[in-house]
Amino acid sequence: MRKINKILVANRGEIAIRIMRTCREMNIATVAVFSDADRTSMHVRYADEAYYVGPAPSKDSYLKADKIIEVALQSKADAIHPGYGFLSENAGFAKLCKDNGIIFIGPSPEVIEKMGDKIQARKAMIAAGVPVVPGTTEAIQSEEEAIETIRSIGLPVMIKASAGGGGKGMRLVEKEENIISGVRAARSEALAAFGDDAVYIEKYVTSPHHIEFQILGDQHGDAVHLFERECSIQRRHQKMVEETPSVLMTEELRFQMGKHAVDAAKAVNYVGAGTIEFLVDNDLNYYFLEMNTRLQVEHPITERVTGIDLVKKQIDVAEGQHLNLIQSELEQKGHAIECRIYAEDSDNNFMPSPGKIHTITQPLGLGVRTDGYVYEGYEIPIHYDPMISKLIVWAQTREEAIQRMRRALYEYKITGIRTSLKFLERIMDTPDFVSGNYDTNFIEKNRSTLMATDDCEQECQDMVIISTYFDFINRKNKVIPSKELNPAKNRWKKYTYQKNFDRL
Ligand code: MV4
Repeated sequence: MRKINKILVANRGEIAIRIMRTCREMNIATVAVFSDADRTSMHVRYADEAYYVGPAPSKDSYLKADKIIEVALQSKADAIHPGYGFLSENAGFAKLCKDNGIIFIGPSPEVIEKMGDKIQARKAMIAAGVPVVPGTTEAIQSEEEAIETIRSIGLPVMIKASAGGGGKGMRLVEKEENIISGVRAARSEALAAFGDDAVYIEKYVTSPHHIEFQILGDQHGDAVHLFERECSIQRRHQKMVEETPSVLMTEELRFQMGKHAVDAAKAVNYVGAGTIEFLVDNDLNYYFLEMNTRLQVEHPITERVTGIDLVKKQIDVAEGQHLNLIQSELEQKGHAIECRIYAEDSDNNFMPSPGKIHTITQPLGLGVRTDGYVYEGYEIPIHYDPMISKLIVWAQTREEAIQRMRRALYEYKITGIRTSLKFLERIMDTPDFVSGNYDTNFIEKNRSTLMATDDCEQECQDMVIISTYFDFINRKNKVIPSKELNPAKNRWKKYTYQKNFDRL
């Protein structure tokens, strides 16, 4: 047991603020790190202290492991929370924390490394009795071996990079004559992206659902699952909408998959919050796909239906506390949906749309949560993820949750940049979404209706832009320029802020 009194959050944007909010509730002091592009970012203002770590490109700042460790030591942080992305699934960084006496809020370097290697992960899951997609358990050694193996598995297959994940270094092969070119393409993509050309082969699952289970493990060998999240609404491996419970799920299937998710966690002595991703086919066969050893973007829907603060649990178990959760006592109450709001132009091939936020009106009211970080006058940097906010709604039933999401999307107004808000409204209006009859082909299948922008919608949008622009002009003299909001008089710029942090 080691009490955590101060946490360095090695991230930016909405997730950095999300983590610091829980820290504040736990009387834990927070340390922010920021790049040149983030001097005026909200996470810097929210934190008790903030330190500059380098130029705008991630590789020169948020990925600088040595620099971040140096700041943690200097600020006397007990622990580092990596958030998602950046250093969150970097085994070397987790090890570096450990070697410097800093608690890494996440699983051990060994587990991160093992699960990052998809061939090793498959082997570990087979050993734990968790169903995996039929395929190879070793890296493919030659093109001849690939042909032979694929003949025995049967086409179509997926050729996947062992160092990959999330869709990178992946090739679908449907015809025998495309095997060799598929292997070569997957290998060269993997080598370029990960410096490792090991590939393996899986049977292709047609029109699958992407359903993941949230798991939590502690240092005493205990692990539970917090049910599923249906994440099939994706575009180019970018999730757009997630919901829980999944419409596809039966009590029996949930019980079986949940049990396998816990088996997976226990097999690797998992500590912290993690996700077991499954592919589920239309006959409800399910297969382990990947394990994510981090807190995920979509974690709030699980928090909403279970009532559990996942970041608090991460911190508790990182200190060595018991999970204090009993599987049979956990329940999913009601229905939660998350929409991701991206700074991109959905009607123009999803082009990124960085720039200055002129006005923003966020939805509020019963059952609504927004996790974001942008404010009026803020300029979204081009260097990072285009996701600017997550809108999470809860209601007692799925139908009410969809209506509430429609209402919240209607209230959400952002001007100055293009966003995915209108596209999300159209998803909520799509019959296949409303009926729950959708899989990973949803966006492709409904492309024509999702893309259609009728004149009325355009006129309404123009109206909003015109009225909010006048409002902006009206108020802009009262708006304090952001550079004056962040002067040296801010307490963390002058000295290290110390408080009596008695843990609750
Ligand atoms: C698959 C698959 C079908 N069969 N593997 C995409 C991301 C990466 N994590 C794995 N992915 C897939 N692996 C087999 N054997 C289909 C996908 C896939 C997918 C998976 C989840 C959500 C959306 C997807 C979109 C296209 C392909």
